[in-house]
Amino acid sequence: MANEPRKLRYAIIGAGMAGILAGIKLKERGEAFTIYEKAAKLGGTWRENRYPGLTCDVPAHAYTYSFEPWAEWDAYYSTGAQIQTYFEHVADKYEIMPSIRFGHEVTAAVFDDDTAVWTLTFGNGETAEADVVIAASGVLHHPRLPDIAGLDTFKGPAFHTARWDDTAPIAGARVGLIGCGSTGIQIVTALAGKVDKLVHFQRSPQWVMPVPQFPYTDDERAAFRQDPALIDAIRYNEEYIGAIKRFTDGITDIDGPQMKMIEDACLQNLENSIRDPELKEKLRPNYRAACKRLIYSWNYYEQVQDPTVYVETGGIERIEPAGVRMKDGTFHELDTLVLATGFRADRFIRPAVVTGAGGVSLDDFWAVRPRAHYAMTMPGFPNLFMLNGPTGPVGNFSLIDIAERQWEYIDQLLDQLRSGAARKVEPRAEAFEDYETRRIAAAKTTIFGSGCNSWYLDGEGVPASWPWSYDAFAEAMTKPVLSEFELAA
Ligand code: NA7
Repeated sequence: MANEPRKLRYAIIGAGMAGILAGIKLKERGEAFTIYEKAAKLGGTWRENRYPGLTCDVPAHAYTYSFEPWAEWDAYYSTGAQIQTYFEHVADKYEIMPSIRFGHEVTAAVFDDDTAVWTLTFGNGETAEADVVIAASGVLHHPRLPDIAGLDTFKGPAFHTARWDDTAPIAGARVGLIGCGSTGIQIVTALAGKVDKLVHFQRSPQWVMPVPQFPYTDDERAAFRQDPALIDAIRYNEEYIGAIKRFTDGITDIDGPQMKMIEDACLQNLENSIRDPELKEKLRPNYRAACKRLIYSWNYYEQVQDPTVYVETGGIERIEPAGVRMKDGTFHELDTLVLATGFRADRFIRPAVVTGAGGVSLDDFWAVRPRAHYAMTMPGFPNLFMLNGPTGPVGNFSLIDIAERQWEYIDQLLDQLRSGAARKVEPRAEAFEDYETRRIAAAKTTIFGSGCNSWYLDGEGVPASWPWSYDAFAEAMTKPVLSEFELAA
């Protein structure tokens, strides 16, 4: 009944960074929650990706929860393996582990309009009820395999980077690598010099921003432990924060001075680093900087010049049992084929079948594109909240920071349910459509919409992102505008 404070039951989907965050925040409030995780381990992205060279392109001390800085990072940019260790440490420290049900993949979620209860069904046949569902199911977790003829005929190991095959021949072997996103580039940095030959199949060259990388010493880690202000000085370093703001200003003002600075820095990096003029031209990007995710790397240009690396820019004709045949007839004989071809970025909580009020289906609601009010809530899907849902800020900054800010916003909507002011909360359809219309119009003018192909684009070619500045996002997250919501008794 409305007006009576209620104790809610929360179901969190996914035990990655965002799901652990939601668990910690709910636990702090003494709330009853369960985290359902499809796998046998927490960590999300950092559990699934184990490829050589995996690092996060956000500095380590900025890629932690704001309330849980960590002194133990090995280097300024950390490895994926160490980030996984961080999340395991946090889940232990905040005693989240007992609340995680591993091996529980949500296959369906159905909302009952009369009772305002969500029923979740899991792959193992079990079901569970919840008053509130927090979808923290991640963004890039459905590997996209390339549509290349003959892929299944390759006789050696061929696998996607998020399904790394530890048994595949790599050291001293002939390795083919398809894809030049952040993943492919990082793999080049790790395999150069360790293989007999690495053929990097490059469809589009990359813009590469030079960044510093350095290890932290034992003394530095000891100092971080003693004085967390030293960590804050890195995390909130003016230069770093300023760079994020300049980056988002550049995204939205594509002919402005910030984007020019980014382009100039990357081009100078190319000029100064690549010695062979032919290779330099192969690596020269032919679209706007930051249109695809900008590569931050301290060693790609060095490693790609290793004699074991060959950058193949011709078109792939087909894959044959012994290797890759190019359109000009050239054949690359290979032992192992690595597919760094990215992810289906339009899936989110799917393939779970989600049914909202009155039988509305999420697939129908997302028929044109995945969309949500300020990337978190959807009309017709009461009491369902997404962390890092569709059209949120993407770019080279921390998704942890984004999730924390989104949580502040969501938590205030949850207060409406907890207090009994409402039994159901969802955005008003008109408020959402107005927001989405403005978002799409602005998104088309961002750098992501400047003419390249990337996972930032939705099926209609519109950037699926927050199209305004980082400051505007931070401001919007401080408080939901309650008049934009249906608060039903
Ligand atoms: P991305 O950034 O989606 O990159 C995928 C790469 O694969 C990209 O270079 C594509 O070329 C290439 N690709 C895809 N299909 C093909 C085919 N058929 N032939 C040749 N090349 C192909 O994925 P990542 O895993 O690198 O990174 C994803 C995000 O994870 C990253 O942005 C960070 O946020 C972390 P294209 O550019 O389309 O020409």
